[in-house]
Amino acid sequence: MKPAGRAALVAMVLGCGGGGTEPTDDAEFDFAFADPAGDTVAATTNPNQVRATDLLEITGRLDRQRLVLTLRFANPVTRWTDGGADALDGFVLFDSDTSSASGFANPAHGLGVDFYLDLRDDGFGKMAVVNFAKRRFERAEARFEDATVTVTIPRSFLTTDSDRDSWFRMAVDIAGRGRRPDVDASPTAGFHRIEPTAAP
Ligand SMILES: [Ca+2]
Ligand SMILES: [Ca+2]
Repeated sequence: MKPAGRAALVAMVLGCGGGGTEPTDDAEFDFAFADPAGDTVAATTNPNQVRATDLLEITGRLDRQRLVLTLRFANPVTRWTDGGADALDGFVLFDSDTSSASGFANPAHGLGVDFYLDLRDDGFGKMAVVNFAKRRFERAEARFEDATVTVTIPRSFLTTDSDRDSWFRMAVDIAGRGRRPDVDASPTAGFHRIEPTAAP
């Protein structure tokens, strides 16, 4: 569970009439989650049944300004807008308030998804971060480099009106072009925890 002090801190900020979307703490930390190699499943409905690139690792860093997320694959990845059959497609799901009761339910990962990153690039170095509750999106910078994709998401894109702390639940679903079926999920079941490593 989260520290009890968190609710008080959020209440204090809201009580000040903030109304903005800045995070409420200065936590800075790195995180890393490995994914098994060779665990992609057959992409039977994709063109030519091309398997999606195999996700190997999710690493990142959270600080007050941004969440930097790097997905590392077994092979070089190509952009969705490049049009290849093996182009990167899929989603990164964020449960910002760590509550399955808010956002849209994702039973496979046990998440109530408040925001998601669409891994389809826009052809101009950006990917959309969608705010499910408010039905709107912002564009985050996405850099493709050999077998990695690094996305820089401002923290303000991932905060809700009631939750602006450094605790997130996250899951990644990689698909081949065409999105279905998902062919590599991390974790395979459940979710990753992005949270401060040091005790408060
Ligand atoms: Ca994998
Ligand atoms: Ca939620």
